[in-house]
Amino acid sequence: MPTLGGTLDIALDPDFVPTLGDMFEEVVGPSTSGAFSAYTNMLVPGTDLALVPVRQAGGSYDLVTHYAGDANFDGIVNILDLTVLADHWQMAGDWQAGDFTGDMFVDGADVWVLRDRWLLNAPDQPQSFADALASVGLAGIPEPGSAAVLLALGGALALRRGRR
Ligand SMILES: [Ca+2]
Repeated sequence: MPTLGGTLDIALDPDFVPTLGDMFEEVVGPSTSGAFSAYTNMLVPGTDLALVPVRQAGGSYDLVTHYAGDANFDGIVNILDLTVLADHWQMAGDWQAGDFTGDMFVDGADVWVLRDRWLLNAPDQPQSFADALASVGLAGIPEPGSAAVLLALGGALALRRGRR
């Protein structure tokens, strides 16, 4: 029985745009053991959709199209999803734990995926994202990119110093 491991790299034909509910069965066949430790390219560029790997009992994987940030698969992105994420904050986890980027870890990158779709299909729940973050104890996490920018600046400075 083949043992799975490593990263499942999802490659979508650029001419094909999936729609909500699209399901691709057995992208990895049955009769395998183990599991992937990460996924890449789950988020479909230019859309609010994601291809979410779902492991079936026989060891196969399906890809199911859901909204990015919809941790509980109810078709809306709201406080329930943010609560799931907060409950697994800085912990290992899969989509249903709030990992929307595929690195199997729930952190700030996942928060910003969710924020970009905040209240998708939930117009009757007009809660600001900042208020929602505060309500789940995640107020004040840094905006996306700020840490990476600092690291890049530090790297550039170090490089310049090294060349002298
Ligand atoms: Ca949801």
